[in-house]
Amino acid sequence: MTEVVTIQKFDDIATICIDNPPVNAAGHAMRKGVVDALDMLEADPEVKAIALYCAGRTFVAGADIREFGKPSQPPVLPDVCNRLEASSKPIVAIMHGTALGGGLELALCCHARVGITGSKVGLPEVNLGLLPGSGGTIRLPRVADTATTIKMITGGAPISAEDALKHGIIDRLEDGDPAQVAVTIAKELRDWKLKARVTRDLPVNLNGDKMSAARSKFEALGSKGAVALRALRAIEGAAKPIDEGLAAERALFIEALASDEHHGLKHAFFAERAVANIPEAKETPREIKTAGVIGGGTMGSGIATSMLLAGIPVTVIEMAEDRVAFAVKTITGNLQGAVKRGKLSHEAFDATVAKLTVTTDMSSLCDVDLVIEAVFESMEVKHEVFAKLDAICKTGAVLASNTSYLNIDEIAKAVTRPQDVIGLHFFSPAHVMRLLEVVVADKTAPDVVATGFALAKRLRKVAVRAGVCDGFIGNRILAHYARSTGYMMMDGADYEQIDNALVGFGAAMGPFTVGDLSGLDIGWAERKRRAPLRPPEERYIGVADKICEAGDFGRKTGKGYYVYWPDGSKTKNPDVAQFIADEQAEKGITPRSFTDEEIVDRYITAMIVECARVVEEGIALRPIDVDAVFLFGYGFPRHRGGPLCYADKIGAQALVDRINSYAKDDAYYWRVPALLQKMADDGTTFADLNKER
Ligand code: 3H9
Repeated sequence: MTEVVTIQKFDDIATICIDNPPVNAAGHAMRKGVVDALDMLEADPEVKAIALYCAGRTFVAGADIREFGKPSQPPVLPDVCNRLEASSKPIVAIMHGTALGGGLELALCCHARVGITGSKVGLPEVNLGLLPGSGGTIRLPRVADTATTIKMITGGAPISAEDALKHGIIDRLEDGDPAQVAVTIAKELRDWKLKARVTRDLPVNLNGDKMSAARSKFEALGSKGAVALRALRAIEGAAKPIDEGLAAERALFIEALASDEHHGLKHAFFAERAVANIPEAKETPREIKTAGVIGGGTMGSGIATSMLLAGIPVTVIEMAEDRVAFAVKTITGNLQGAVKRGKLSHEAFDATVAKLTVTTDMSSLCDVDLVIEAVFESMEVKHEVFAKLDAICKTGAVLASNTSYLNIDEIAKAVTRPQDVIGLHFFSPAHVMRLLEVVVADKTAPDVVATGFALAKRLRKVAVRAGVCDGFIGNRILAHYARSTGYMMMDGADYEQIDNALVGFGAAMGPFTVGDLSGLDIGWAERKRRAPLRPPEERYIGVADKICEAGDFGRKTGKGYYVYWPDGSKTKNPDVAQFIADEQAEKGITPRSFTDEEIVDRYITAMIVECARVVEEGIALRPIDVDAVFLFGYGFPRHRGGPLCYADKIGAQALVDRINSYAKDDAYYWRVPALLQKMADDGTTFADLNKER
């Protein structure tokens, strides 16, 4: 046995306990420990029945993802599963927390399964670009119906123990401590009060209609359906003799392990968690029992909704009574939407609304623990608000700004307590988007940073630590690469082609569609603000300004780059072609055509360039933090892992070569960042930097 697996005997029954924190992943020590434990218990003539359970917060969370890509050390998980199933003594799995992936596969090889109330079971491998590789696709359809099998394996979402019971995946629900339940249930297994079954011996009856409907659905999705389709092919193997089916599943699993999708999705999985590793991680966060939000516009209302959904009472400050009514309407509408999406129960709705106060009286913020300001983006206005907060708020209250790009050090000058000031940059819609940039100013106290991260956790958001600069991590990078789309459009690429090419790359929407959706007036105001700062060498494209000058701000006015029709369709705005033609004529540009590939390459390279600068300057702690920003705030395709994970795939030298070749058109825009040049010179990667920092 190993230090992570222990056995205990209680007369003629025994328990095997896995204790491999934090999530009991099936790493090598655990796998070996389980096999050793089984060998010992099988050899013990006294033992009649065995219960397998876990210590800590959860049952086995699956294979140890960190071991993927490294040489596998036997016994491999499929062999451990087969070994359990072949045990001459009946074994029951006691599952608490979450039994996921290889964890559920282990349980499916036990001869009975018990779920502790509140637990969940699932096969989430597709979320990592994989498929269950220890018999899950072959054994699940032997206990559950085809629809449930397809849904769990190709969808990846876990189901509750109650549902698992309904679908035959578990045999029993129990309350209590897993260690104690293990002893009682092992006795029941010994006495045949709980029936033991060998999953591989159960008949399988795949429903052909459901399988072919799923196949057609995933085939129609093209490359976006590839991971699910591979998982479905493995399920088809369940109809074969079991060892053939298991071998076919294994082959598909190994194929998936080598796929780009797995590489990107695994990186995204770790990115979500790695960002919590900050210098202030050990600080004790300040307690946030109540919060205030200044400004009840779309952003402020979204932030308030997010807090309310996390159970935090919120006071929203608005300027006038009609604005108060608007904020109340927006926030209750958001909460109703949350009910519809299953994020808030019908029963909890009224109690949640009751936690909302909207008022014009700013002094009502005197007792709140945190205030987030979400007012107009002007330093003057921010100074006014923060000076008032300084006079009103209690000592120790965190004073946050939701500014998208303004200097937090500068904002903090308006108060006598700059240590309490921080940037908490939410992304719209704030109650839906998962990213929260925690912007740390020079004087921000470490426990205030920790408070930002603790708040994000409560709001179920992914917090990323950012330094102060214009636009922080995300908007700064966006401001840079967004220009590449304007340049390509002016040089002859059709903007609808640009949108489509980037959707083909995996973006949820193309950049021009996004601009229309978020409102072209926002970028317009931003360009006007930056105009005095714009270097003369910087190429400027005036098309978006012309659209705005015509009074068209995108979707909200029904017209932007596209015209939005009442039936929900959209077509290109014919005015835009004229604006482009006029500007080309004025600047003497002869339009040329672009391939989709060139569009994607230029766009992504521009993005990577600014990402590298943000890392180089220490605005982001590590490359993986930049990846997290783009995965959780900007819809970067998850299966590509984020811009800097993708950059490693291209390689630093290839990127430098690309930039140098693009520089022939525009030597000011296309400059090689020092960090990237260094990486090209010494052959290192962003992944290496992630390990170093
Ligand atoms: C699989 O099973 C393949 C098989 O079919 C076939 C094999 C042959 N491995 O999320 P948390 C780490 S594929 C290694 O914050 P929570 C995580 O990185 C696997 N490490 O906790 C973090 O580390 P750190 C299928 C793992 O309570 C720490 O544990 N299974 C693994 O919020 C805490 O994680 C899955 O995809 C792992 N499997 O949520 C399940 N899982 O502290 C993936 C977690 O250093 N896991 N870590 O940053 C989860 O969904 C959640 O972790 C879970 C707990 C719900 C279990």
